[in-house]
Amino acid sequence: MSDQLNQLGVQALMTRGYELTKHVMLGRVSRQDRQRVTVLTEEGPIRAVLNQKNRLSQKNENLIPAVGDWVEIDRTLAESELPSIKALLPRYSKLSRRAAGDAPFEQVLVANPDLVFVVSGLDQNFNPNRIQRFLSMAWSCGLPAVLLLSKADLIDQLPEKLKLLEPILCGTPVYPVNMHSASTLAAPLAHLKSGQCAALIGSSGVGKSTLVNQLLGFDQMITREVRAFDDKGRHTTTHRELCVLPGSGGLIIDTPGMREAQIWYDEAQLQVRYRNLLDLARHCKFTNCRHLEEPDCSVRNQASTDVAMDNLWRQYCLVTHGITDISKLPSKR
Ligand SMILES: Nc1nc2c(ncn2[C@@H]2O[C@H](COP(=O)(O)OP(=O)(O)O)[C@@H](O)[C@H]2O)c(=O)[nH]1
Ligand SMILES: [Mg+2]
Ligand SMILES: [Zn+2]
Repeated sequence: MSDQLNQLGVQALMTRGYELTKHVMLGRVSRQDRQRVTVLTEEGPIRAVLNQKNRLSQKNENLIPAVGDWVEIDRTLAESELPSIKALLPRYSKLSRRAAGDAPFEQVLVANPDLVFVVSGLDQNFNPNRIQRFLSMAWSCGLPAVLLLSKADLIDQLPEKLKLLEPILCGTPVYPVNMHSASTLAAPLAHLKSGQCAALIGSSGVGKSTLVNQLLGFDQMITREVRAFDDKGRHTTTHRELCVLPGSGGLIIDTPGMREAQIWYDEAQLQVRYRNLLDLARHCKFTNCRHLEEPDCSVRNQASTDVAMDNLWRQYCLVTHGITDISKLPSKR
């Protein structure tokens, strides 16, 4: 297997039974604009067009290649003289949001992420409720989150701000950083293992693209100065893009700023991430136990002595019961 495919994280596909063959060109989507995608392959980046099936299914987001997807490329040239996507491989994870339409539907933002970096500024952007919503967006898709608090170099009330976050983190690692300083980024980046992929989410202007450029060592993404009283509707980053970090640094996906986290609830992915909790839940007194105030709740009993379970329990309650205010959860037993 080639170094390039390894760097793109092909191991995750192979542990799920995918077999590489010589005749198939495999790649990972780094960018998608309308009918075209950029795919990173062993032979470098390739522009490809969607096939007929993808095009016909414009309404079904699950059939359109998203950034992070693994695809097989058909090298016989199409009319447009670009190779086309032959197959979209099954996703092993996804970060989605709830998109508003006639009926709410799933919009896949990033395919096959292993981790979500929630980015929030410590400057005037700082808002614990919004941070909690972004964290919930990751958890409800069954994904672990790491919180980066940018612009630590610009503020001086750090301990007070960290204290405000304590009740909402539910075990999430948190790092005050300066996106312009590599030394402050080493610790959070250690969460991203070689071949793994992290999605960046957060409001506009918090430093997501600056982070990507800093890690790449050159300016791949456009960044923009934020004027204090004029940050309405300006998104410097307008597309999602997967970037391969140098060395064995993993993959990172930049996304346009989101005004608000729209939460998509992914039952199947929750079953995987919260399996330990759900196993315990089978021993609760009531079969329909919500693990809130019910007596003889195995989940809460375990959580009272086990910090990891306590954190999982808080995350799980927030996303499954739609509790938006974490202080509404029953207190520790
Ligand atoms: N001082 C300082 N400025 C930052 C930091 N992170 C981002 N910036 C600046 O904030 C502005 C917006 O950053 P950008 O990466 O475009 O934000 P994005 O919208 O989240 O991608 C740019 O002018 C960056 O230089 C930081 O940690 N410290
Ligand atoms: Mg940006
Ligand atoms: Zn229970």
